[in-house]
Amino acid sequence: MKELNAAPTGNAKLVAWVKEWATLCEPDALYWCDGSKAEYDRLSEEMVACGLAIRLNPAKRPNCLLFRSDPSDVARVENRTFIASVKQEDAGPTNNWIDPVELKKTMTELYRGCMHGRTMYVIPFSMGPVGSHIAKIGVEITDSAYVVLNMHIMTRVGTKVLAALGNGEFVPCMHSVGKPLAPGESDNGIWPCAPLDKKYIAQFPETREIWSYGSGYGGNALLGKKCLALRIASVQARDEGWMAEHMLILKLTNPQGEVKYVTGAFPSACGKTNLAMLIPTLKGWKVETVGDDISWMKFDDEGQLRAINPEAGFFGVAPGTSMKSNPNAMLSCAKDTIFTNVALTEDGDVWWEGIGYDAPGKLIDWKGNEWDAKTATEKAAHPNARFTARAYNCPCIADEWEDPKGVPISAFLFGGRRPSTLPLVYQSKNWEHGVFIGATVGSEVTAATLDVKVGTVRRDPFAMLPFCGYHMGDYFGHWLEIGRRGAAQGKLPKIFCVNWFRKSAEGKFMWPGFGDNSRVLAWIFARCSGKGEFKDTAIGIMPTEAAIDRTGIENEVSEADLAELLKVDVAGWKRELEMIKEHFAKFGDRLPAELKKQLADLEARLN
Ligand code: SAT
Ligand code: MN
Repeated sequence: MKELNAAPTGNAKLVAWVKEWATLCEPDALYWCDGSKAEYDRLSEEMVACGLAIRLNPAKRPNCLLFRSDPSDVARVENRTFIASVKQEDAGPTNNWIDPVELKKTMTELYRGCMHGRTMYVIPFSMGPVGSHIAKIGVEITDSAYVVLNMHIMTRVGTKVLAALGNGEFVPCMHSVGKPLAPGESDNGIWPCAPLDKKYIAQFPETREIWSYGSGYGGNALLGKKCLALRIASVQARDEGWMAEHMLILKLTNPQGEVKYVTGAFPSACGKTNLAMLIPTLKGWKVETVGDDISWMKFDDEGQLRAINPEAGFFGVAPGTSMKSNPNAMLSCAKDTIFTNVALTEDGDVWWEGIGYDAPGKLIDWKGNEWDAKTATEKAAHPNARFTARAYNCPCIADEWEDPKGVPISAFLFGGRRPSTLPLVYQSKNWEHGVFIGATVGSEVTAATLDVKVGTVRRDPFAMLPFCGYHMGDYFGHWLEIGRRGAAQGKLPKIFCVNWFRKSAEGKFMWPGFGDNSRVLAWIFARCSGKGEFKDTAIGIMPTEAAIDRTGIENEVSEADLAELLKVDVAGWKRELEMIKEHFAKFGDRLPAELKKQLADLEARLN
């Protein structure tokens, strides 16, 4: 094994850990990443030279690369993701579990010699601003330069992280694409990965370790994101009294110049990135982004909950993103971006379904085949095609997005895609009721699968279903515990449920959404200052009709529509109660008593 540079750290544990893995994986070379621009440029060139990346036209997309993955490696693999806790019951009913000793044995054999013909990269990274007391340091070992390039954008990487680490603790993250090369063999421009039954995305919560094998895509391979910042961090947060949540972070400024920060959890396909970068239609309001996916929150000395965005970039879904749906996301990926599985235009730009204009001529699709809109039978971009863009290129990024202290949080939002029953917005009656709301969020299923029928609500508690590193019932308990701590200190964010997706009896969306969601945010803002007209109802605190500003959308949303959007649908809620009972039953005796009580209280209020 050729050592391309000397270990730039005196952290004996880290050096020994790297040596141990190098001995097992037998790479051709070992390289410690420094996080520099020169390093990013060099690896980009190497990827282009070996045919795994295409450099886009610099006149159209400066400093941008396009990668095409293997068609079998296009998304997170939830059925190959494991919480390998010592006891199975600690992983809970919502996670896959394998005994950690057994899993390590299996994976060790997969890792043996798995880096033949490749370079082992060591990536020291910080989740959160380097040196922030809320941030955490991880080190990822990988044999994928694509992962190194993405980690450069999504996290803070390199020498400055090692300086902050010193001899301290780091979360060890092991990754291989699982495709050793024979002597003289190269990838030949084909995305390396292992077959599905050899892929493992493993979290070991007790020892805070991550082992990933066989996939090079997104959250399977960029281990700082879902694996560390949610699955492992949720366990650390429980043990250390803080919160690691799958939440965006917004900065709201009202016309008087007052500022509040809110976080929000939404299941996938609810427009979370669009909400994070929303352009308000309400006059005088400003919305800025602190984060679009993950929020780490801790109480400060004054008892105020403060949040940081542990990430430094956006790993956003490209299809559907347009200058109409999300101009700020479009501008974020105008340069310095990695695109994966989008289509390529003849003039070296990118295109995807829902980009807002027709394909400009013939394309090369995400599989590398010629594609013509007139004759195409398949999509040009994969539905989970992504852009990896730098947060500092986002036009609406808040100035304080890297503040190491974090931003003070006034409210939590929860919401799913609910065509019926759930109103446009309501506020929880108290913290426990808010936890009940978070524990029951979900989206209605729109396409039937083998085990679910259309109209069923797929519950995704706190949008954490695939990301909670321990028993979901205990996680609800942790939220309740945070509430007790916050109450003792006198300060707690308010909790709201929003639903942008109500449909009329005719099946039409009743609320315009996007920038008009600022009208709902304005009421939430007011409630956080103890203002905002409201009525107390069986399901929670709701705005009066006059409290939602319809100026400019009176034609789209009539007074009657708004009344419908803000009505308590008692019959619908009674059906909802039955579904919630089924959902809660899954957590057995680990469902906190407070949540059973919330359910009973809601039932009593509806009767
Ligand atoms: O691939 S990621 O996990 O980063 C994104 C997602 O699937 O939510
Ligand atoms: Mn996410």
